[in-house]
Amino acid sequence: MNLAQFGWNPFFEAHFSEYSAAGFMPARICSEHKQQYQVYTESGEYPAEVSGKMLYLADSRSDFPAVGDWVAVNSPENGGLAIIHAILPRKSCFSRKMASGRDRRSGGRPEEQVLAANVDTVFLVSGLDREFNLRRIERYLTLVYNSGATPVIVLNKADVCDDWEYCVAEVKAIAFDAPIHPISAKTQNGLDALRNYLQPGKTAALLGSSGVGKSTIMNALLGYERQRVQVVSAQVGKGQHTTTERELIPVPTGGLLIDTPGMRELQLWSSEENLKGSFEDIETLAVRCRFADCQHESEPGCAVRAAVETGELDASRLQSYRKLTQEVAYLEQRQDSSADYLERKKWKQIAKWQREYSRISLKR
Ligand SMILES: Nc1nc2c(ncn2[C@@H]2O[C@H](COP(=O)(O)OP(=O)(O)OP(=O)(O)O)[C@@H](O)[C@H]2O)c(=O)[nH]1
Ligand SMILES: [Mg+2]
Ligand SMILES: [Zn+2]
Repeated sequence: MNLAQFGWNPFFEAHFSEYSAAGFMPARICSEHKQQYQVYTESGEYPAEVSGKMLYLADSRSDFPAVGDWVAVNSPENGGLAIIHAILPRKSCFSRKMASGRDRRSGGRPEEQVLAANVDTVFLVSGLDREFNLRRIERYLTLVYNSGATPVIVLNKADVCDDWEYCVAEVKAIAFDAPIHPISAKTQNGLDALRNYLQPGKTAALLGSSGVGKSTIMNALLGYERQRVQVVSAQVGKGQHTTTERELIPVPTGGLLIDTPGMRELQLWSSEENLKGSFEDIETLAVRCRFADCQHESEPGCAVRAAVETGELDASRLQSYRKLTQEVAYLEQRQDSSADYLERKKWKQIAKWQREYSRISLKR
């Protein structure tokens, strides 16, 4: 197997040198089930587990490998188990907040769960059926901008929508500059537009609510029935054959695709800290900028723009970084004001309660 086809590139190569010196080999996580992994390596696919040391040192779920991660493993002997010793820095990563009170590591705090790592393009899938919902698309978009991956909006089930042009126009108004592709996985119309993003070595992930047709799209792109699809008329809640696992799958025509389970609830991680984590390539370069607070716009001695010039960094990476910085600023401002609102509401409630309480005690 050729690692470049699995997305291996100079970024990971550079971070791997210390591990190759120690005799490890690179591997990419293609699936995970309760911390039992499956990895792709140059010499084939193997089951894998994290090393005892890694298990001991991990203090949150985000310290464990996720689907799409590049890791350093020992060479598995005769088809045996590969042991994962380290995770390479992530070029992009989606996470969601999990209220996992029972998890001993979190101590009841909401925890970050990495859903997929090192994704180049996110196909943000919505259905052009009754479920069509602009606000939901907006929330997913924010999640994607936060991840460091590039969003592509996919409006599926165009076959059942009479006025898809109208829907596309509505989405356009909220999409920043994300491309929008109306398709039908059922009739296979418009799929070539998605294949364009699946160049060799590129990773795309299907993201969106349950029932929008992510697994159907995956099957259509693969050309065989790989994923189980929900049975028709999934009335309320989850349909049968809803996807429960994430898996990284090579597409015959090039690229890799990750199907994800539909998310019920979107809880966004939007903090500057997270933003930095998603763009380690840019942050690494920025250390060499002349000014510490360089915005990589027109400042002299900007190492990030220099890297774009030499081709070391994709111009589109810098573009999504800029967009994300704006998005996060916007979102934080919005969260701040809603926190203010809740705080005011709480105090109003307390004041009211106190008035009533004093009335009651006066009566006594
Ligand atoms: N009419 C129409 N139906 C579609 C299309 N694509 C998918 N469906 C149907 O939508 C239902 C849900 O499809 P899935 O592919 O299982 O949806 P999913 O997004 O993978 O759902 P989860 O795995 O639960 O997240 C199935 O009954 C599909 O047959 C389409 O383009 N047109
Ligand atoms: Mg599915
Ligand atoms: Zn700069």
